Amino acid sequence: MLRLAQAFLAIALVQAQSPQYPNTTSPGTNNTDSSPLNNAESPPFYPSPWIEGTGDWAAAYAKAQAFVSQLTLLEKVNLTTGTGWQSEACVGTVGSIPRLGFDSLCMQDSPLGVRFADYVSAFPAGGTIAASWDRGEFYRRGYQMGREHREKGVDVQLGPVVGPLGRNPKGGRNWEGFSPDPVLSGLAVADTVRGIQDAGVIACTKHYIMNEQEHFRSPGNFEDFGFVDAVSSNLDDKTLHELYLWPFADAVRAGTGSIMCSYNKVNNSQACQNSYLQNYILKGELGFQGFIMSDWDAQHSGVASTLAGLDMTMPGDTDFNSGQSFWGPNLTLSIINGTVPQWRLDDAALRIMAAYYYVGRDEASVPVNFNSWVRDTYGYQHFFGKAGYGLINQHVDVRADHFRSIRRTAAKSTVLLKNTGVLPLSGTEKWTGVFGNDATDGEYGPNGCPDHGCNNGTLAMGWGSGTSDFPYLVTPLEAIKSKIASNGGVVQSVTDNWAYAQIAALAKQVSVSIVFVNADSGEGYITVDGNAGDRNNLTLWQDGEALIRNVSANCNNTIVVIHSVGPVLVNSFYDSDNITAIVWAGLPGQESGNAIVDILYGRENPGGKLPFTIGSSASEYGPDLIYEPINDHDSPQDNFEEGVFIDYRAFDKQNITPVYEFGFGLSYTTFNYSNIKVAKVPASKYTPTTGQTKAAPTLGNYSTDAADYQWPANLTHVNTYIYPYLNSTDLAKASQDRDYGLNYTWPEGATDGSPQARIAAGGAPGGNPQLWDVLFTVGATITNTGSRSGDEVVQVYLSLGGPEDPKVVLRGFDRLSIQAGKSATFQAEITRRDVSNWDTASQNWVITKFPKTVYVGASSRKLALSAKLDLSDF
Ligand SMILES: *[C@@H]1O[C@H](CO)[C@@H](O)[C@H](O)[C@H]1NC(C)=O
Ligand SMILES: *[C@@H]1O[C@H](CO)[C@@H](O)[C@H](O)[C@H]1NC(C)=O
Ligand SMILES: *[C@@H]1O[C@H](CO)[C@@H](O)[C@H](O)[C@H]1NC(C)=O
Ligand SMILES: *[C@@H]1O[C@H](CO)[C@@H](O)[C@H](O)[C@H]1NC(C)=O
Ligand SMILES: *[C@@H]1O[C@H](CO)[C@@H](O)[C@H](O)[C@H]1NC(C)=O
Ligand SMILES: *[C@@H]1O[C@H](CO)[C@@H](O)[C@H](O)[C@H]1NC(C)=O
Ligand SMILES: *[C@@H]1O[C@H](CO)[C@@H](O)[C@H](O)[C@H]1NC(C)=O
Ligand SMILES: *[C@@H]1O[C@H](CO)[C@@H](O)[C@H](O)[C@H]1NC(C)=O
Ligand SMILES: *[C@@H]1O[C@H](CO)[C@@H](O)[C@H](O)[C@H]1NC(C)=O
Ligand SMILES: CC(=O)N[C@H]1CO[C@H](CO)[C@@H](O)[C@@H]1O
Repeated sequence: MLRLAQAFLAIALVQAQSPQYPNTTSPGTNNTDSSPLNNAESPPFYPSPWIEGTGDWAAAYAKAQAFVSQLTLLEKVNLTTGTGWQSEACVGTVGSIPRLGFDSLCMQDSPLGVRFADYVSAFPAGGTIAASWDRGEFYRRGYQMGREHREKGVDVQLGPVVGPLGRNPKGGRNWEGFSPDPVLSGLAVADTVRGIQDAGVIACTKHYIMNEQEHFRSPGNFEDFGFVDAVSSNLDDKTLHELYLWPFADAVRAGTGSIMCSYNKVNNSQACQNSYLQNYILKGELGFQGFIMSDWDAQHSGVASTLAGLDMTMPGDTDFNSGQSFWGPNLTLSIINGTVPQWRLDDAALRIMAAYYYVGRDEASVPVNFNSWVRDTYGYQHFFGKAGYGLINQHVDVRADHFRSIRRTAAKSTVLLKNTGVLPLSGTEKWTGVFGNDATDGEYGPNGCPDHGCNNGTLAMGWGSGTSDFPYLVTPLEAIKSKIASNGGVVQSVTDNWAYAQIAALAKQVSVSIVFVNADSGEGYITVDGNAGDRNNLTLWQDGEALIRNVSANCNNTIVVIHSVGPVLVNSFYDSDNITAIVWAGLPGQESGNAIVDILYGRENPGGKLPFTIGSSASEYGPDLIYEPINDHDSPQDNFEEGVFIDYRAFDKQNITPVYEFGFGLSYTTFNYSNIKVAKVPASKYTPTTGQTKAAPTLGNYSTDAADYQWPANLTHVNTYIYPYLNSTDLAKASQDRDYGLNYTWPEGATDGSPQARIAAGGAPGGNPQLWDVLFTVGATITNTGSRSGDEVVQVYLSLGGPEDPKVVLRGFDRLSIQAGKSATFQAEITRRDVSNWDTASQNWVITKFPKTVYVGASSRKLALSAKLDLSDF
């Protein structure tokens, strides 16, 4: 901890003026000392902007002010500080306000359902639903997840995810998020946030930011390496804005009530005490009105994180179950000893309560009726402290009929990569062979490994905290069996991938073979088959390639179905004549088998498209993850030298032809594109936001007498539980911090509550509202030229034209359902943000002088239609 405090001080000594961020994108090599980003520093920015009720937050802000005005200092501290790991029913809980009958807020994973609970649904993962490219599905899934959380008593759902974005496909948690493309991720996160919050639950968009790998994400001991400080993702200002921040801006604009700061460092400053990213970028430029919550134990300082904009610490203790907190008593102390101004604590409380009212929690609240740590009906309310024995699990079934849309969405998210004409199957095949342990149940059942930390049986979600328990898992084998048996066919399977003789014997006889293979990944605290969260490679697991080879050597009609967390290498089999079809089914959730049967047998016509690129080697994707510390115990320097060139942008730049490009997917019908129409929409000139904020409000007063904050005599203290009280009137003693009162110089301006200059690129949640001015509409005619009705995901790309710009960037899409022989009109809007680049000098978005072209097409490389954009008046 001392090391971190010193690191913070070193940064704090830099004068806080206009922020200077690394603005180089000069191409480096790999993560070497010679990189211009190596040891990059994050500039300070203070004070932390206070909530103003901008955008549509005015009513929620007013209610929050009324509520917080009634609170005592201790009550405000309670609202911001978690009560400790496993102290209450949820994965995170803050203190309550009994005087006002206000229950503790409950934070619960995950981005794909309610974690650690029974009678809940297991939805398709984020990275899978992204492949539907269907905004209606994004919203519906968000809403249904929100409903389930709400009915279990959850206040904050810890999702959706847009960090990691997916810089490198091996990143362990990429599948929790949507896509390495910022626009697809941005639209998906916005619709998901709206869905969750319309259900009356606060969404927590995470992890802010640059949490692109699991190895070394937090300081601590790592495998054989001993202590290694947290990895530092080093990047420049332009890459931040044009790539990684983009979907967070969309989440803020959609009103996300909460954002979780991440474990890693960014430019060598811990994310949860990074004043530049939290104060300047998120609360300043993006005008975020909700609250920043720490990832679990991602807070590494008290006062420093408070001044740098953190609003809630989770789960509240310095280390799990330490019974100590950087906040709690320390936050109380830092206010009464004058180190932290009252307005900063008031602002944190206001932001939390504004989010609460913004989503209507005051009208949607249900008491928590489950307990994360055990499934028994009776047990300890305070699991770790072994206190409060009673009814803890009411086993409330919150699933409604969500299984229907889970099945449909999983089918809509399935991508057909190859089809020589064998699909759809008729279901009357004489003899069907099913192969692979990915086709069937794992021996421990679908929830048999803690947090799904194993790869046994069919893969329908990754591992780690981003999971929920399956109520059931329909396997591909049972769904296929039921389909074929009901048609009077023959179906047999070999689900031992290494039973070579049996595989060959069956494959030789069948009319069609369906081979199921997979690749898994997850969160770094669990290692599966040697993969510490991040994947070690992009190849199939469980000897999947050998399995495919062994089947296809004996069967000229072999269909491959891939369940994977992201791209996998298909080089060894995709172009074999005996492989007649390839289907990517992602991580489909509980209805996996039914959804794949719907696709294979043509009940649904596939319309999903790849939300990432499938290349032919891991190196094509750009810099590798860092798997070993570089200099002893120091922060590994992860230099994002490739800038904005990840996924398809990297392939385009290096002129590498991928096996299956971003946006690619086949259908059982065909589509034709014609008749592009671009219309200019009148818009006013872009004006930078100017002026000043009001002064920071303070709500109520507090006494500086330590006697007023002592433990109440009648309170039963649960072991290791975090409370806001002091256990001594001697402040240094109460803090238990050996550095208490050391004469630190806190950053200049950090406590200044006077009116502050507004940020030019800011002005409303998401950024300057004029960034969303529509400058063009783009239309095209899409005709279904085949004989089946089907869906086509029509994509809009732009070439921004400059020497540093990617060849094309996605800017919009729509999924159209079109009857056979009929045409539909595609319509998209191009906003000012869409045609702009981030300008580091003016710290704003600008439309460059370079000629810009709009494309409408079926994938990132099938750009059938194009037109020049006339930007002369903007
Ligand atoms: C990365 O660095 C190594 C060692 O300096 C060098 O051999 C290699 O070519 C570099 N890779 C790239 C992509 O520049
Ligand atoms: C703070 O929260 C704890 C836990 O819910 C509660 O016991 C305590 O009474 C609260 N303190 C105040 C001052 O409201
Ligand atoms: C206060 O914070 C320090 C670290 O800054 C920690 O060592 C100490 O245990 C905390 N005090 C309490 C009472 O939790
Ligand atoms: C890649 O990782 C998987 C999972 O650990 C493993 O099964 C496979 O053998 C590895 N592939 C290679 C080529 O090492
Ligand atoms: C394709 O399958 C046939 C059996 O139908 C087999 O004879 C042939 O060797 C296979 N070809 C390949 C390339 O595996
Ligand atoms: C597989 O081989 C059989 C026998 O030669 C042939 O009748 C059939 O059409 C082939 N199937 C495919 C999909 O090529
Ligand atoms: C504890 O004492 C305080 C102050 O006397 C009182 O307001 C509160 O109701 C008491 N709480 C309990 C649980 O008895
Ligand atoms: C005030 O309290 C905080 C939290 O315990 C502590 O870190 C800081 O050193 C204290 N400052 C002074 C001036 O006593
Ligand atoms: C970054 O841009 C700013 C503003 O244009 C300039 O003052 C600064 O020198 C640049 N820094 C680097 C490292 O190029
Ligand atoms: C058959 C199979 O793959 N079993 C695996 C189930 O998961 C455990 C834990 O990862 C592995 O040890 C088994 O090999």
